[in-house]
Amino acid sequence: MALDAATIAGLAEHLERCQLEARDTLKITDEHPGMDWDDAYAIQDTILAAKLARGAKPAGLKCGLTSHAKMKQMGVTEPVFGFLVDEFGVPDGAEVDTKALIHPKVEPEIAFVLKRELRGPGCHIGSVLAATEFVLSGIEVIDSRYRDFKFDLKSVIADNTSAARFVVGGRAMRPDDVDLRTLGVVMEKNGRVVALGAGAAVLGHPAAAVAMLANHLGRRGRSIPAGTLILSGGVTEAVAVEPGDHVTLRVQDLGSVSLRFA
Ligand code: 0L1
Ligand code: MG
Repeated sequence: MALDAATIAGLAEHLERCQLEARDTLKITDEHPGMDWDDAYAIQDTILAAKLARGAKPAGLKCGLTSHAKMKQMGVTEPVFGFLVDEFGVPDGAEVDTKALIHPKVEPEIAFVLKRELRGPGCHIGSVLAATEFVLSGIEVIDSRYRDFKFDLKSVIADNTSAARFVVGGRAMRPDDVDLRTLGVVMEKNGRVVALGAGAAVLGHPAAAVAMLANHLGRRGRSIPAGTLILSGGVTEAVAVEPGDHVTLRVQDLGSVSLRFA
């Protein structure tokens, strides 16, 4: 770790305040260029601990930047991992208040729900599929706290990988009843198709993203508990939304989910 405990606590408080007040900031590595990967995840963990201490409930985990489209869009080369809490969850078809967000974008995602604990290192696509109860359609609303979505990987990890809102739904399917690589994904905004893809856009197979998450946590002595919901990452690049927009995601075999932005 390159940062001391007080600096980590201060940066966590700053980033969470930006999230809660829908206020942007410059990327934190501008002021802390020596910040390392452990510092970045420690800041994220401190934000989670603060939310849980105030009564938030864990709602799952997320993988981010897992498709080449997303990596290219953001100019980075590696996935990142974050957390979901109940305050981010939105019912299918519900309205998202954009006043509570800075510059939201939507991403089409394939979500996993585990029936068994996954513990890395050594997890692979096979272990993930064997541990998965079902998969679902999901839309993630990301909202980087960094001005104009300009960040580096360490800053975005500290900012809980831009997590803001999510919805999952559609038709839950057992992983062996669908081919997650060839699953077609169509996202519409206001009735017009704005993003198209297939599951394989996520690291060749969306379960590979979940395996990376399990291995990442395993290196930190943690596992993914049974019952955890995991967003495996945007299949396509993210699409900006504004008040009045209506977004529907249709995933082959998994049905659709939608959100309205007010
Ligand atoms: O879920 C995601 O892919 C977002 C990762 C963070 C980068 C971004 O804000 O696009
Ligand atoms: Mg995402």
